[in-house]
Amino acid sequence: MARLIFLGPPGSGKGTQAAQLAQDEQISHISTGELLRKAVADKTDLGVKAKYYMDKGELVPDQLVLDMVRERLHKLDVQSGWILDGFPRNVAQAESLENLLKEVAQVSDSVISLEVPDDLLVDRLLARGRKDDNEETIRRRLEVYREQTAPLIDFYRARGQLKSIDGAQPISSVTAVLKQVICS
Ligand code: B4P
Repeated sequence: MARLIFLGPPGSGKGTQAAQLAQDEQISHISTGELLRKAVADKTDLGVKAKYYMDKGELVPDQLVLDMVRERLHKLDVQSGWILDGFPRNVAQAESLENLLKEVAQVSDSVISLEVPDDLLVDRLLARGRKDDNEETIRRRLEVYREQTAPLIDFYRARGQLKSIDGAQPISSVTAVLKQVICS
């Protein structure tokens, strides 16, 4: 059973790799981005609030995201393992996650950091063309990543949990390396 956290800038392949690995390993894929996009599409209270931040490339406020993750981690299907994709995204969220995992009596095994140069990230996101994949929003999302999310690399390295992977290779090559790394 695996319990993994995927870290990486927008476009690094977190969602892509997490979906593949979760399917292959039959564990739950918990993507905060996807959960938020569903809330936006369903026009729930959370979705209406989240949309404002997502459209600008900003992080959705911590408490909203944390409540959503707490609800998800209390569901039964996560008992066989999970990948947290896109959460935590700042140090406050990482600290909250530590408390939440105590609450559900679970621990994370590893934190996978996907590393990709900026110019490749921008090309990939522009090619995908999601609503928040326009040049101005992408630039802001990358800034937010550097300012708020990248410090988590040191946070998890200091805890001995960090495993870095070169995410600039073709999708199937990254998946193959990822599988070797989580088994090692
Ligand atoms: P996310 O949904 O997490 O979006 P993302 O960071 O852009 O990455 P994603 O995982 O979707 O894409 P991937 O790199 O796999 O977040 C969206 C927004 O939600 C955030 O901006 C924020 O507002 C909000 N949010 C989410 N979580 C939050 C949190 N915890 N706290 C606060 N706010 C939060 O793929 C990108 C593209 O690259 C794809 O088209 C893919 O096919 C391609 N690609 C991937 N790997 C490739 C490879 N190896 N080679 C070539 N192309 C590749």
